[in-house]
Amino acid sequence: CIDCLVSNITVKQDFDRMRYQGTWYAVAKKDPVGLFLLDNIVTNFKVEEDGTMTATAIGRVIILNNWEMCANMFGTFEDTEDPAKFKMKYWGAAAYLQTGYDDHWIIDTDYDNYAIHYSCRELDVDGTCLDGYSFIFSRYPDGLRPEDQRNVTEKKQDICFLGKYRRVAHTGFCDTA
Ligand code: AZE
Repeated sequence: CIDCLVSNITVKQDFDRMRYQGTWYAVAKKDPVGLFLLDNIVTNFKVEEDGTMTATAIGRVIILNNWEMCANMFGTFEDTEDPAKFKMKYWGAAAYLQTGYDDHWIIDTDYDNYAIHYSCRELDVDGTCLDGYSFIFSRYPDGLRPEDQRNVTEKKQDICFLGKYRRVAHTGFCDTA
């Protein structure tokens, strides 16, 4: 995507939600405006018996100016005409966590190693993304395989977020449920 128009961003062809199931570790993220998951972000995707995709996510957050905790989050995904583009309804296990309704696009994945997620929350008047977030997921907590890094960098550029990512640490902070 040369012009950074959200409408020109391409997503994974023939996305297969069955193969996307299971655990994904966030290894990098581009933050949106406002409160967000900080680190130790692990998510688990599942396809329910009726075919609906759902997910759980956990991650460290700081809320109410200085309360550090692990946020237990849930998401359900509404299908759209594109199999790799969903609307995600999400909420926290506790009421003081965040609720929302975000786009959830799978830009690319090989299902076994890496995935690139994208969400634009607010379009600018020119059709570019004014406020969005993105996760780079890996099946392994220690990061991406070297052979996937070039492709992931290319995709970060395609969604116009190159240079805006931060590494996501996995320190074990949220490992005890
Ligand atoms: C995501 C993976 C799929 C399930 C969910 C995700 C997003 C979760 C948040 C959570 C924010 C929580 C905050 C709490 C104070 C995309 C990681 C639910 C955006 C800010």
